[in-house]
Amino acid sequence: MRLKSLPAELAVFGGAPAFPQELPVGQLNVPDWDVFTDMFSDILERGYYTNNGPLVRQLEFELQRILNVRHAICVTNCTIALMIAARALDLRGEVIVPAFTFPGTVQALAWAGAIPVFADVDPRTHALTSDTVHPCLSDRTTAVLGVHLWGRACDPDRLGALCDSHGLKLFYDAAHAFACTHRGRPIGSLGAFEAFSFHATKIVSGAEGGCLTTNDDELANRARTLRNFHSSQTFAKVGPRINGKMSEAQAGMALLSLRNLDANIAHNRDIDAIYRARSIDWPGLRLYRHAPEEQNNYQYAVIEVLPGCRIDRDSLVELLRAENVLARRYFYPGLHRVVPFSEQYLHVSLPVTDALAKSCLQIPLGPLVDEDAASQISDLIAFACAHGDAILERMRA
Ligand code: T4K
Repeated sequence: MRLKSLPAELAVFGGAPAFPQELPVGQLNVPDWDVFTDMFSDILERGYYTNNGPLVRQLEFELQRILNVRHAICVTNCTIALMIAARALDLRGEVIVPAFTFPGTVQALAWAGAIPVFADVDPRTHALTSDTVHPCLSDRTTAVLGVHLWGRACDPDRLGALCDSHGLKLFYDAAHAFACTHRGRPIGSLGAFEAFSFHATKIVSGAEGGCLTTNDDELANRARTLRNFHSSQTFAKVGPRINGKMSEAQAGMALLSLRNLDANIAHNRDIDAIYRARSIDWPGLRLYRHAPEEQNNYQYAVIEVLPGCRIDRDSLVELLRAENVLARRYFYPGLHRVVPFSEQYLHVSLPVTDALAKSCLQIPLGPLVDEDAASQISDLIAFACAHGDAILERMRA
């Protein structure tokens, strides 16, 4: 791409897009065609497609090893994993949760019959902390559901201590945190349960898929029982069950994805390093910083548009998308502003959540973004920052 030198050359004003092909956010890793067809011919030959099949069992075994946890229970997706976790924990009353998260986190709680209570998040980590949770405690609180946002552990030591001292259950949405660490140990056993996502946009992909992890044998038995609508291998005394089974096709994809995990993370790390180095040319923008002492999967590149930046967040997203860089407002709006939760939260103030929801965007990172593309995206962002005033004037006109 020739560097754009005038605002008029931007695609948003009719210029040619910088990229001929769309670059979505999300990982979207695919296995090699040959190994994929081998895996799928085996499934077809066996003629066993779902319900705790051999690939699901193999995947659970692999996940237990990688995450260093006693039980990995594969399910259809992370949202169902969270619903099952809430039921297995027998949650009633209020559960404290962030509003700065993907809707699935909170929808799952509501489906399981718990009442979500939104706590604000920390402006540096974007996640719950014991300090933001504490003011939301009431005599109806029974649990806290933290989110390891952007792969960073959600204050587990202090949040764990707070929950212990108030007799609360603590579990985590770990959809972003596969192969990430806390104090050098894999995230996966920090709460009573942790729920991972193997959606196509995640670092481990089953196209769709998810799993629950726990070190508690009784909870694992309950979760396995809840996963299946009728008694099969496990028989815990639980309430209404669900069909949350993972198919062999999903498990096969996820197993192939695990084979490429290290290479995919290494690629992400290289692209993240390019964005990080080039972000000195982005005045008014801040690239989210992962915990330097921990491992991350670099699944997301998240930018905050700071006050005083010459371009606002929504205009930057619009400008990039016109260039086929499918940047995304993420997460927008905070869930306290979304039906059905907004009805109770009309007058509740979550100032950090609101500020992040207005200022954050994600830019593409994954196999479709090579080093050259990362440099070009960086140039576009630098150009938008430098010429923000002229761009906004022209956009308004
Ligand atoms: N907790 C957290 C913190 C999460 O971020 C998520 C999900 C969950 C829980 C729930 O996990 P799951 O129940 O899904 O396992 C997508 C994904 O569905 C979702 O997994 C993910 N996080 C979320 C961040 O992204 P959508 O529905 O808003 O995305 P979608 O399908 O519009 O795709 C995003 C972009 O990727 C688009 O530009 C299109 C592109 N794309 C997508 C798919 C699926 C492709 O190019 N190919 C594809 O196959 O939620």
